[in-house]
Amino acid sequence: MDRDAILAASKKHDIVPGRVYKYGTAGFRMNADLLDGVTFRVGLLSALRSRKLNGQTIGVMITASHNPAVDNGVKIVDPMGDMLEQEWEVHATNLVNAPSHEELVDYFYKLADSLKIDLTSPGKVIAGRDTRPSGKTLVTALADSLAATNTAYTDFKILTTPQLHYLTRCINTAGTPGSYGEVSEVGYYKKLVEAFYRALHGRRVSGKLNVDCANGVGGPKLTELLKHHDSSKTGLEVRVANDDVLRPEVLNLDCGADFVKTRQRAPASPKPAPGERWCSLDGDADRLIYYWIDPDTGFFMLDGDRIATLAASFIADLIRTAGLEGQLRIGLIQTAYANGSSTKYVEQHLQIPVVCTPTGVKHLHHAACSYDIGVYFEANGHGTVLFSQDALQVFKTKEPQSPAQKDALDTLSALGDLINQTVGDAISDMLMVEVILAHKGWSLRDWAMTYQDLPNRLVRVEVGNKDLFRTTDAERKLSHPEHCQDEIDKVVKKYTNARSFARASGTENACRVYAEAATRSEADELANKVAAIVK
Ligand code: NG1
Ligand code: ZN
Repeated sequence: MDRDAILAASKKHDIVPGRVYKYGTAGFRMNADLLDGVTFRVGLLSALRSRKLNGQTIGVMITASHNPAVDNGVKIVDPMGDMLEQEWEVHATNLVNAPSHEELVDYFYKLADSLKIDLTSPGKVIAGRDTRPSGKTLVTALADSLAATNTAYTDFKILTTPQLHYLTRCINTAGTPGSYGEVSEVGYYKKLVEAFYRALHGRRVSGKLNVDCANGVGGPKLTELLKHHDSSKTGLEVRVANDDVLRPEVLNLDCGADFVKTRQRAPASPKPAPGERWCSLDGDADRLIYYWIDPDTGFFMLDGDRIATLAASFIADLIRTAGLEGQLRIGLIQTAYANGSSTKYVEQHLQIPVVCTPTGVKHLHHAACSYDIGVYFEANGHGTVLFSQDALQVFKTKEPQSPAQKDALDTLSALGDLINQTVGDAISDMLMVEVILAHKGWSLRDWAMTYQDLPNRLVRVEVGNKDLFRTTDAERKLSHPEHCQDEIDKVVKKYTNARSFARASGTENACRVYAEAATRSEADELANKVAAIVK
């Protein structure tokens, strides 16, 4: 590796001075104009990361998910398709904040030295990006840093975030017993569609599914997947809506999973007709929200909590039928934003343990790994179901004692292939939901009847310095500022079935207050009172 080459390349990709950059839950994310130097430096870190991990391939995804079209972001994917290890987030932050090109290169070598990285060994990085036009230039910055560090590099061009995670894992497991799949986009579609057929096990999906793709990368990719799907075999008919990726300004505009979840209403266009089945993906296709317009009661949403409870109840039933109860441990992971009714339903009705972690899927993913079957979803629709190697092995090798057991084992095994094991994947999760509804013979209304959400309110509070707000107990309590939590407790006590908490956002310069209570007006009132305490 040549110091001068790295320095010369860096000089083509300035960092915008006077800002502090932080590798957060979504990597670096901001206005795309600020990201050229940041992306170059993330390239340097991925070059180090690959060499630290014996030349395994590292993924770099360029996306700003549900953010407006003018934003972009860059994040690193570890070899098995999970998010960058937390300790390295600090290295990423330090590298990106180096005040000059010289200091950057100094820090790069210092880091390599302290982490005992052999810079003469080979490194490999792959990249993907969403449909944002700025992604194209940012990929150039990434390519430049990989060339300057002699790192092998493949650009997979436009992908959904979960596809890049899939490819990263496929490359690193190719030719091993844990091989995750064919290293190509087509391999991804074939794996999902084949697993979808197997998981349905002869059942048929009823009713057309309308998919709002947020005018993002999910649109063309879903269309691609459908080319590999024979609807005469499954009954699934999909209408792909909001798939205009040629006009960048419409990305995530009044549509998509984030819009539907936060505004609690259907996309402005196309307007869902009463009774139609709908779901929405977000801008990089890792979040999923279902909904329909009830002819009598109006809009009804099935969010991440609902998807989690649906998956947990179905899989727990299959485990029982397969005669594996007691042998495999199943758990459900949520954050404090999960509706209290969903937690109660899972613990009391499904009798499945619930764990609460801080916000951000990396925390949920990590907690889910300690179960044989770990179901995790954020309320916003981002999540997946993880199966341990033991569980996958048992599904394949257990000798069924009855046709019902065989059906359950085959279905479980197929779910292991259908559900993306690396990260939450809206397209994979959507096929999972369709499988479950087909098995249960349920409409969206049947699904919605399982429990009733507590009315809730989420408010964003502008504060002077959000860093003063520190939490404990998986973000459900404030430890600082002192006495703040006492005041919140006092207010909450005045309401029945109520819960409220405040925390600093990890992605915006503000605090968030969440409140739920027995009635709509009480939830609103409580949220406002807690917001006043925090302000
Ligand atoms: P912050 O801004 O830390 O609340 C938001 C979402 C998270 C997660 C992250 C990362 C809420 C309340 N928070 O985090 O669930 O998706 O963005 O993208 O939805
Ligand atoms: Zn996303």
